[in-house]
Order: sequence, then C-alpha cells, then structure tokens
Amino acid sequence: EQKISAETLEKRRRSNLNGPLELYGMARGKNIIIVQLESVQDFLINLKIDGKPITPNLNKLAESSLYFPNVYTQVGKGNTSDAEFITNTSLYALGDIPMSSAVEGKTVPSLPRALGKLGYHSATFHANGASFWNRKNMYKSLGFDDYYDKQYFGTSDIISYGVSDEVMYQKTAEKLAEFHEKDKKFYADVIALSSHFPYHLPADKKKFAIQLPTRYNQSFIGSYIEAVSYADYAFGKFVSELKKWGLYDDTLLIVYGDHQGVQTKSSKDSELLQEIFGREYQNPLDHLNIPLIIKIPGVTEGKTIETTGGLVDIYPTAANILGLDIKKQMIFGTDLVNTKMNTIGIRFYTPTGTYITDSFHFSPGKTQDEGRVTSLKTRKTVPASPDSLNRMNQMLKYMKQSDRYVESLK
Ligand code: GP9
Repeated sequence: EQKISAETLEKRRRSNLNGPLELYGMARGKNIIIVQLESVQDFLINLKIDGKPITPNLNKLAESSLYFPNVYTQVGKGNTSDAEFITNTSLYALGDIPMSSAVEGKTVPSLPRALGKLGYHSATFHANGASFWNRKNMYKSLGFDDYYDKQYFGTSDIISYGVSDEVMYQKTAEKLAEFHEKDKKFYADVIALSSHFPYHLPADKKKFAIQLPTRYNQSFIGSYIEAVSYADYAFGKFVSELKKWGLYDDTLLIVYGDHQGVQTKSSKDSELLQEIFGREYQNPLDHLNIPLIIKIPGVTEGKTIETTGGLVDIYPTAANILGLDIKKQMIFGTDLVNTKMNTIGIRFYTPTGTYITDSFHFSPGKTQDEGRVTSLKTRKTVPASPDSLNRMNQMLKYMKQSDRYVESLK
C-alpha cells in the first residue's frame, strides 16, 4: 500500500483547484467562530411550511454568506464528536470507533494548533460535560487551549443533555467578549445541543419555534422540525449577542449541521417528508445532506456554491479564507470555494465504498454488478459503470491513507 505525504496531498489538491484562488486571505487575522448545529439537515434551510420559514435566522445568514447546499456528513460511531474531529482535522473518521477514543493520548495536527501558532486562543463550548464522548481527551489531542462545558454553563433551563442553546450562546458570547477585551484573538468551536434526539422541546420553549399546522401533530418529523426551529431561534439570539459585544463584524463565522436528524418512525412521517420534498425522501442524498454557511467579515453579498463537499472539506475551505498555510499538514479535504470538482467518501451510515461526486452518488453492492449510480440532478438510478467502480477503488485507497495516518500519529 502506497504511503502518502502532505506534499502529495497538497499537489493533488492544487491540481484540482481553479486558479487564482478566490477569497484567499479575506479573513486573515480575524476571530473565528464555528457553530456546529445538532442534527440539522440541509432541507430545512429556506424551507417554508404553509408559508412559514423554519430557520429564518439561518436563512438570513445564508443570504449574506457563502452557502453550500451540497455538503454531506461523514461521521462514524462518534456522531457529534466525530463531526468536531473531522472539521478540526480534515481527516476521515475511522467509522467503527469514535475518533475521540481513537486519538486519545495522541497529538493531532489541527485547526486549533495551526491557529495557536499565530497567537490565537482556542476554546470549545458545549453544554454537556466534557467527559461525554471522551471529549476532554479529544480536545487535548486536538490542542484546544480551553473547554467550557456543563461546569461553566450550569444546570438551569435544561433541554436534553444540558442548558438550552439560548443560555449556552449567551454565556459563550460573554466569554468571547472577555477574550476580546483582553485583546486575545480567538477561535471558538461552539457545539449547540438543543435540537438533539428525541426532539422533545419543553412547553415553555414552543412559543419560540415554528407553529406547525395540525397535520404535523404527534409526528416525529413535526417534533424534529420544531426542535430545529427553536435551535434557529437561539442561534439568532447568538448573532444579536455577537453584534451587541461588537464581535460580529470582526469574525469569520462558520455554521454547519453535524449529522442527520430525521427518522421515519411511521407512515405519517414518510408522508410528511413526501409532501416537503415533492418526491420520496432518499438516503444518503437527502438524509446525510447538511448545510454549510460561511460568513466572511465585511462581505455582505451572498453566494451559493454548488460544489459537493463533506465535513472533511471545512478546514481547507476555512484555511483559504483565513490565508492559513496548511501545505505541511495531512489534509484530506479540499477548498470548496476553489475546487474544480470534488468527490467525498462516506462510510458507517452508508456501506463502505459509498461516495458522492458533483454529479452522482455511488452506492456499492455486495458484488461489483450490484453497484448503483444515482444522478444528483434527476435522482434516477442506473447500474454502476466500470469507471465509477474505479473511482470507488481510488476513494477507498484515499480513505485508507487517512486511516493509516491517524493510526500512525503519536
Ligand atoms: C451530547 C451530544 C450528543 O454531548 O453532543 O451527541 P450525539 O448523540 O448526537 O452524538
């Protein structure tokens, strides 16, 4: 098996980029806030139900940002914590073991480490305890300076595993304002929580969420949409807080969904999804599709970038906008602003060998003859061609190289 170097990866990335680089260094030296939204899928962005938007605050942000509607989750067994890992490293999750356990005790090259060299202070913010998902150890491996968890956020106004997103964002903004006052450039990795399964929004929070029509009553999809709508409300308050503290205009803000949230518990759920999509809900093209929004300080004109991407691409995309030099780092993703075409591998929630390109989704079968290709545009499925099977083998090699690299880290 061929060993790969950072240089080879960089060459591969470069050969697939449109030059000269767009948006390069546009947010150099700015503060960075990454917001990882729990269970938020892309179809909710700009969706209206009987005329009412579900995520008005995210929609508004997307209008003045780069919005990537074709990005997919790539998490494995570590779910939310895997999403944190992939975003901060541009390495594939191994799949059958949470990355927080896989890298315990190791030193992983990462976004917080790269920013640390430039004098940034890095911290994570999450309302649950940091021992959940072994995060405490993962944050150490990733080189974060600090984490703020349950101990900092307290136990008032609980939704699911921790304080409500409203409380979490408010206290996060206060802490960021403190960093700012002390003249510390910061990178904040904020992991929202309120829209966590099983999406039981407390009665006193319902007034902040979308009021769904009665046909959504007692449905799982209705509860999911309501919970995400509340998460959007709380996110909107975070944006106001950042503005209040004078942080918003000086910050690169990256927002994305960590992984899928929909479950079809009953035929009613399937019917509601059919109504929303105007066709059958598909896995993985609908199910694993998460939103990615990047707000560049000073840029007010929005742009939709259709390139297919995965969590693995967030770091290199941010690095281009920040003007960060990642040449010497093993980066398995690509810069979605400048890449000509992209292919991303997905496993664990889909059979190993699954990949998505800018035009199709490849699904491996048990035998080569059973491989299938689905067009992103028409959603029509046809048998896999030899070319698409070759691409699968290339993708598998690539993912293996990422795995070997993770295993080789000390
Ligand atoms: C709790 C939360 C759990 O801390 O992050 O995440 P999930 O169950 O979605 O992986």
